Amino acid sequence: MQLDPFYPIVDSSAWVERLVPLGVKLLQLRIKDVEDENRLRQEISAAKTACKKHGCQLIINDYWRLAIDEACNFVHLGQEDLVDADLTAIRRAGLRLGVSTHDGEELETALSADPDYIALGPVFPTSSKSLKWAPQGVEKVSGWKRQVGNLPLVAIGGITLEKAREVLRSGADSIAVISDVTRSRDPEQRTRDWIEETRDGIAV
Ligand code: TZP
Ligand code: MG
Repeated sequence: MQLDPFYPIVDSSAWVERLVPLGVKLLQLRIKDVEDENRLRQEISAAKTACKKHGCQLIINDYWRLAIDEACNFVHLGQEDLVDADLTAIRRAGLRLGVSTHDGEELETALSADPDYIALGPVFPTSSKSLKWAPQGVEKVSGWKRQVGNLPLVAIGGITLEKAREVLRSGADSIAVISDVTRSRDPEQRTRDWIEETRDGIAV
């Protein structure tokens, strides 16, 4: 499986609707502050509709049960989610799976879930998520890629457009981005710039 090199992460369907018409081909819906299940369903459903319309692969973070119910086809889980997630049910429903990792032990756990991609972070300092791990640096991206071989590797954490080329050259297949897009002064333009910069697959 091949992942688009630009992988924005947003926290609402409103963001999805803003960004996918610009040509984003891979996007994660990562909602962390909503508990109401109906709201979550609506958000997932609206994101799915927008992504389908624009040919964008949608990945749902955390809510794998809702993702199955809403007939989505890709989920992203952290290590802590893997403990309770029913991987058999996820696979039976035909969903693909991405898994976060932060260190070697977590990589082992992630690989045992037979994921469709591995995410490694934080590559650089980030203020979008508080993490106990120090920034890993681009060297770690190269090392991780050697270990995962053909499995797609997603780099995440503090990655700006200016650093994208270096991160892809270090072995990442795709770059997941929150703040460089959503906290940009002009998110639409920043998105267009990312698409342009990563269009030719500068991974190698
Ligand atoms: N996981 C590891 S770093 C991170 C997540 C969700 C946050 C990435 O956000 P940003 O703003 O691109 O650094
Ligand atoms: Mg999670």
